[in-house]
Amino acid sequence: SPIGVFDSGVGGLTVLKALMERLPHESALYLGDTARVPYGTKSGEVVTRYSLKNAEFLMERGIKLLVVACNTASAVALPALSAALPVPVLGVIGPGARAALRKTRGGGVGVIGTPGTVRSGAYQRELQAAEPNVRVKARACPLFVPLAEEGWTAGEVPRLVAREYLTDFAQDGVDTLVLGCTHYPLLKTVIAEVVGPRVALVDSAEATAEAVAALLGERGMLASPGPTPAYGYFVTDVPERFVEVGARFLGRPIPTAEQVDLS
Ligand code: DGN
Repeated sequence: SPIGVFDSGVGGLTVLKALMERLPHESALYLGDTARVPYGTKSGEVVTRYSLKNAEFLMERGIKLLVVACNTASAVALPALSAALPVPVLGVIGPGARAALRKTRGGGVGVIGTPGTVRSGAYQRELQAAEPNVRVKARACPLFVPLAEEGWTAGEVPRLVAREYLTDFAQDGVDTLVLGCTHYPLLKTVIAEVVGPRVALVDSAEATAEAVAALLGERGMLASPGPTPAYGYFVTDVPERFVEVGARFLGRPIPTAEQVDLS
């Protein structure tokens, strides 16, 4: 049976991409809640309600594990999802935080994400629970989301925005920076340029794919190599924009996406 992945929209396709690369034999169903995007600016209560709906939809299609690709949903809805679902549930925040702790040399970790993710304090909590001495500097970088979706990922405009958000990170002793939003891997080059070579970047998508592989392995739930994996895409608004923008996030074409009604 497939892995289920949901996100508020196209962004989670960076997580699906990492999963496809790390686990090439696994099939997956992806749900982008494009009718209700963005989650990043909404309250925890509303994001949790949407997340439970998304999970229910994927459960009905027989998923063996749920990956919450959206950082905002992972930050606020993971306990509710884990309690409600009979399959393992994995978010992006735990894996991202643990990867940052493995990378940091001086114990200064930066976190960037949506206002919802930063306000929830989820990365901060996760980091400090595992390593009480870690210093965390977090900042919301909401303008990165439309830049990534518009394909404005190189040149003067994203560079100026990144400078505005990030120049003081290196000055404040941050040596490791977590890309705590689905969209930020597309801006990796610009972000790396602005923070400089002494700051290591952590891609939550890659860290999550690694955690999924470990969990499936431990529980003997890995798909056996053989038939080509199948991927299915679902959206809650019309599929055109998802298919077009999503191809850039996924790094391969999305043949079709089916519109579904979760209300
Ligand atoms: N998917 C969201 C996240 O990772 O936090 C970003 C998009 C959004 O809902 N604003």
